[in-house]
Amino acid sequence: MNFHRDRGFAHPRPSEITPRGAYENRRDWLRRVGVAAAGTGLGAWALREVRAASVPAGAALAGSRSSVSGALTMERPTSREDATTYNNFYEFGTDKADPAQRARSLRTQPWALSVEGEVKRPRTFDLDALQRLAAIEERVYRLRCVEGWSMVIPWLGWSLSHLIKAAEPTGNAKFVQFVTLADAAQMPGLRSRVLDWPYVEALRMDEAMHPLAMLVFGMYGEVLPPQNGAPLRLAVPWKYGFKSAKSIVRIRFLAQQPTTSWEKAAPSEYGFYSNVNPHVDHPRWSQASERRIGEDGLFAKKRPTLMFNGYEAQVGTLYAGMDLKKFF
Ligand SMILES: Nc1nc2c(c(=O)[nH]1)N[C@H]1C(S)=C(S)[C@@H](COP(=O)(O)O)O[C@H]1N2
Ligand SMILES: [Mo]
Repeated sequence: MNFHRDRGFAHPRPSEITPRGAYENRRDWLRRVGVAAAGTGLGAWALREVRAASVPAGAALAGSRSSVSGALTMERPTSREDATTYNNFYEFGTDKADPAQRARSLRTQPWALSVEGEVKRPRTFDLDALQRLAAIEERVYRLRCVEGWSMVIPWLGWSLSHLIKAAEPTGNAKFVQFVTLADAAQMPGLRSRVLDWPYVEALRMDEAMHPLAMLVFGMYGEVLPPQNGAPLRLAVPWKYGFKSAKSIVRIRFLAQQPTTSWEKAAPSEYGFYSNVNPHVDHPRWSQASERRIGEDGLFAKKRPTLMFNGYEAQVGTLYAGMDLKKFF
């Protein structure tokens, strides 16, 4: 494990245990979601949460314990207020304040997730069936946006690998694609041609299987707010935020590397990999440092951006031998 103690306040200190207290605890969440769950199909989730809470973070992931628990950050989470009012969700507009305003009416029930392509078990999940696949865990991850700001968010969900294993990919499956809902009736941002809708993202199979890659259903002890990608989104903490697609309706297993929405929009600016890397600048700005949301006072210092967003010990081997400037 890597404790960058010598570099002062600007560095995270990964720890085996994620402290809570800076935000509401599990019991608050259980009381509210657990009670509200009656009749909405969320009961199973609440039950599993109790089980997950009684084992150390990461223990639910047989064989991958060290790669998850060693990565959880002890940095203080960004305030829930900031994390739910400063958002990128272009389907609802390009202003940071747009999603919180305009995503309110997003219908997340019922929701269907189609799992398809190069799999032996193509299937459509409703939310309840999907959440039953594994025990919900809380994990505090850093989130680094390609624009140069960052947050620390306590997510609720489980490793994407659980879903991948359930789908039983064929030997041809080399990439996993994530497709966001594109419903013009609910998403006013679709009128803009800023991106080619639907929003599509993708990971290489080994990246998607990495235990840190998380399928998320909640944050701050509650179900995901619409503006943060309800009812399910990705959290891929070692990559720039845009890789973590929101409000996913389709997961496709592919033999060939697909083009993502951001690659299509600006191929010289946004690569397929988009791993957080302080040594590979965006063509229009440096990626060496970042502004932590909530620390933007007059005397706030920028923080140095960390290789793979601080998760190098866990994910570095995925890219062994690759030229990270070429495969940016
Ligand atoms: N469908 C969709 N997913 C998306 C985006 C988007 O515009 N549409 N924006 C991405 C970007 S750029 C970031 S930084 C994160 C922001 O997640 P947050 O609002 O929960 O912090 O979501 C990502 N996922
Ligand atoms: Mo972003």
